[in-house]
Amino acid sequence: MIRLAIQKSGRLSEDSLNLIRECGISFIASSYKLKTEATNFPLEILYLRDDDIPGYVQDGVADLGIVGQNVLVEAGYPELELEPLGFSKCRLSLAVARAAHYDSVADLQNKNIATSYPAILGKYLAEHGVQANLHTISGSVEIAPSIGLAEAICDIVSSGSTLLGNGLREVETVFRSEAVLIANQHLNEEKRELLEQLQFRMQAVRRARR
Ligand code: PRT
Ligand code: ZN
Repeated sequence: MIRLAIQKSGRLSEDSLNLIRECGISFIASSYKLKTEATNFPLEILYLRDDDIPGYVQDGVADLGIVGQNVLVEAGYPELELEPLGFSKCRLSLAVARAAHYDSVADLQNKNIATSYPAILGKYLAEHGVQANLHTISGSVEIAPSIGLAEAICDIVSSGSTLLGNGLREVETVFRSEAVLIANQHLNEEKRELLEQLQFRMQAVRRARR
């Protein structure tokens, strides 16, 4: 039996469940249960908050996981990634007030930046030789400039309409992300065999979708 952690409810959930189903694996999903066993493959599915998935896979509580690269890299476990899955594509971007002066990332020197991704952003700024004050907040990052908390933000963007609606302008792409399959690095022989079968099916599903 191999254990796969997926997001319980959110932007990754539906596509994660669909991918497992398209791999020919049957199970009864229920919104109030925390785990399910597949009926025709030795797989147990755990439903977790996405932020908890990298740590649980690193610790071996789950063998496999499906999570956004943004969350995986921010958690500090990029080495767990096996392969991209082609959904939940988005980018982590810097944005400033629409009317603010901005030529380059150097303009953020000594500025206050609100983000939920201090590790990824900190690395990006360091690579660009910029020192800024990062304010880590866990949600509603987009309102930070309008309430005077920060001059800039760094948050996930897909269509861009949330930025627009909050009077913000996207100025830099810091990181590109999509959902990825991750695995614990110390799986036993039996689990490695099951993982191989799963990956084989996932790759076939992706080829068929193209
Ligand atoms: O409860 P839990 O902790 O599990 O979920 P969550 O609320 O932390 O995550 P969730 O479900 O919002 O997102 C899960 C993953 O989906 C993220 O980690 C990304 O990898 C991916 N993803 C893809 C996105 C988006 N697109 C996205 N648009 N995550 C968040 N957003 C947010 C963005 O922050 C903005 O506030 O959606 C808003 C709207 O985006 P626009 O640009 O389309 O307006
Ligand atoms: Zn989350």
